[in-house]
Amino acid sequence: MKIILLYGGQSAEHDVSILSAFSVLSAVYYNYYQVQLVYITKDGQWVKGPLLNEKPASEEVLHLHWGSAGDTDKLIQPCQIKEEDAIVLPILHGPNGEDGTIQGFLETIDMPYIGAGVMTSAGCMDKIMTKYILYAVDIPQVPYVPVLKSQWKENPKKIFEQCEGTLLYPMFVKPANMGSSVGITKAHDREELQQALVEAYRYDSRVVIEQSIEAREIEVAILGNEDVRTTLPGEIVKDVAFYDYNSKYIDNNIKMQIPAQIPEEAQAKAREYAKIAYTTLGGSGLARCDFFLTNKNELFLNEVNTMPGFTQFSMYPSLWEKTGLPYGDLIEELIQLGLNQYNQKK
Ligand code: ADP
Ligand code: MG
Ligand code: MG
Ligand code: K
Repeated sequence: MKIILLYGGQSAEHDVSILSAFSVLSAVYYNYYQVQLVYITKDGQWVKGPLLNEKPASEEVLHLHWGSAGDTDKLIQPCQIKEEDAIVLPILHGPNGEDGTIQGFLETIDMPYIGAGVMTSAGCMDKIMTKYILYAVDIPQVPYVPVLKSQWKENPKKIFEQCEGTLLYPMFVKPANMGSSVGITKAHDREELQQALVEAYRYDSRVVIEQSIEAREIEVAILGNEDVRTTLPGEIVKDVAFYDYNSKYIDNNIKMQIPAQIPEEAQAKAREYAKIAYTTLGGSGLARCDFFLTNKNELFLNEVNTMPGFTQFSMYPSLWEKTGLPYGDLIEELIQLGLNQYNQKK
């Protein structure tokens, strides 16, 4: 059987996808699978890479077609990835990858794939939509104000007043459809709020402004289709005020504590909320559910990520590793879940 590894992509998280893809390549069971590389350039072209029968010696193999200056004879139409006895692993983060668009395309060409389906991907990518859905099942979330670009353009003063009437500074300003902290700013006053909005609207016309809270960051890994399994929570231990893109991927000043050293009650609550959120959002395959835990042990669900960072050092696979499911076995499980999901729809 073949795994079609789709990586790169048009989103701001292109480079993160390449890191995840390399980890996957290193851990596939090559006695069962061949891996067909398909790279999506930053400008959205699809490039057919080599077919691998064994673990590559270095990350180089993924960078062969880096940028649009790659070999044009290797460019393909997206539907040309279709083949029998293969499953697609879209290891793409952010818009155009994790948001249901690729998933819808794969459904249309009738290819099995790993991970969340169209509705779940879209609902988890859009932070405003996620909040609405989880509100319906009473999952605690921090106070927020959604602001569409059109509303902001029409009457900025009204937006300031609405935010200041509902929230206290500092506030977190986020593009609704993004990840890896791209476009997110912490605003301490009105002037910063204004700049933060301008920044967020660079990425999306839908923006959410949230109450900033002092809290620890707790994450639960989820695996399954109908039968949902969760791990004990892990903690992102920050020595930075804000877990931004640089600290996530560049400075490496983030430590993970697995399991999180938090009260048992908070562990159980986080797992329970994670499971409810996953089920409500219609999850399949995998997701990572992220929480804030205050020093009063209040728990708020922050977001659900349907294609979480997937390098060997990322939280999601590490949580499973600590639960007794090593990286290679995790990929194997995800493949089986993807195939089950596909066969069930037949
Ligand atoms: P992304 O999808 O980009 O990861 P998040 O909503 O998780 O977006 O925000 C990124 C980071 O910003 C979080 O991991 C956290 O460090 C910080 N953050 C986000 N929202 C808040 C908030 N309301 N209060 C405090 N910190 C926050
Ligand atoms: Mg996210
Ligand atoms: Mg996050
Ligand atoms: K998300």
